[in-house]
Amino acid sequence: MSFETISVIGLGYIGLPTAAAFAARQKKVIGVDVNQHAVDTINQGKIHIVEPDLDKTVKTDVEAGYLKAFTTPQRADAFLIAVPTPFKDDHQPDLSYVMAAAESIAPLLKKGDLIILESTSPTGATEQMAQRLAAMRADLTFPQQQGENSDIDIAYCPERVLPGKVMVELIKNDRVIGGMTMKSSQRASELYRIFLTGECVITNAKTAEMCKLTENSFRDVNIAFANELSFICAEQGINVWELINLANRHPRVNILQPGPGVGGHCIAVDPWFIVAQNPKQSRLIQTARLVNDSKPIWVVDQVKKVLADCLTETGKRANEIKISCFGLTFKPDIDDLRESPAMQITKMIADWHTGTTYVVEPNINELPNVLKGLCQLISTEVAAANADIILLLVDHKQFKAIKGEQIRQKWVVDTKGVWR
Ligand code: SAJ
Repeated sequence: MSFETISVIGLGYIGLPTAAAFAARQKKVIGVDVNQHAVDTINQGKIHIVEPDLDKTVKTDVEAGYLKAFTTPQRADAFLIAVPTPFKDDHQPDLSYVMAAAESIAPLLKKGDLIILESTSPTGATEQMAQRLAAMRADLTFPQQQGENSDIDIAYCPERVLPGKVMVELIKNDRVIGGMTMKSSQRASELYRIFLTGECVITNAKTAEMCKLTENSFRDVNIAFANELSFICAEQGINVWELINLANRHPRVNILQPGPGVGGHCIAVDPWFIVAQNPKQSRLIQTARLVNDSKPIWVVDQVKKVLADCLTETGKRANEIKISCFGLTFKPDIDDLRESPAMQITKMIADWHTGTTYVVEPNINELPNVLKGLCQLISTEVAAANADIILLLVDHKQFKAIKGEQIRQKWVVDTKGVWR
């Protein structure tokens, strides 16, 4: 059966671009989100998140009548669940949004429907969701009960798009399709082929769940290695950026870059899902998380050392010293401040420093509430001219355009090696 109507539950950073991609292929798409503001914004042909090129696609889709948003689920032939899966205080995955989404569509299901879970999930989550659905709909059969002959097909297909490049990667990246049965995998592949130019690679649900966690954990471990090298090199008086460049000339070495820490809502979260389920076996993954999470405090210590030198050399008092923090976002050239180590560091400095703390962030117009009253948001030029100490936290293109020689300050902490 082909998919006349596709429903996407959760219209955030993944759900909305996915809904828009189906609608752009002239499929009738029903977007569902509990956030009334998001639903109203989308129905006006606008977007409530920042992602290059998404606004144009959503506008065209809504104007053409292919995309419509609702706060409650509607009937469809395929349901994609793309809601958040955060962790709780003890780093245990929180599946409550996934389960609530499943419960909300359960009454609407009919024979032949396909359900795909896209949210990053611990292994077994798809099976758990299927059990919940089966408990609510005894009149239908599910893959765990009837295998290939089930009324409902269910698959886990993780998203793997990079924020900032979502509209390109959504179409081009290969897709891992973990069906609970082969029929579920084949039908899920058929669904994604509506817009996908990359390949659909079929596996089972548990392997697909683990694959997503593995990809982000691999990146976290590699960044932790780079961050650990930055600690070692600081002790040894070696330039870590030069060192990594040199090592990466080896044909089988590819070290990522150190930075102020690991931010965003994926790489700093997903490895904990593996740790939660396999605490004894995941020593490296756990340590990598701790190494990356320790980086912001190390950066603040570096600033404290530099400030001490500055005071000794200039004879000034600490409250006369101006510190400029360059960058607040969690990575370059975006406006996303979620789980940003740069924000964490800036807040720690502003709380402790008795002098002025400036912030330069070309991608925002207003300071976030946590920094209001603590810092001043100023331009790159004013910060570069007036600061005593410069702290580079994000390698935005505007900062990379400044040549190292143009920095007149003697006291610079450069967490991204931009002005090395
Ligand atoms: N970072 C470094 N050094 C590096 C690379 C990144 O410190 O060499 C830092 C960044 O500054 C940032 C954090 O890591 O704070 C994460 O940034 P990122 O660009 O590595 O990743 P995200 O979180 O934007 O997106 C990741 C991607 N995963 C992988 O590349 C394996 C993306 O493909 C996933 O879809 C996304 O997580 C997700 O949603 O899971």
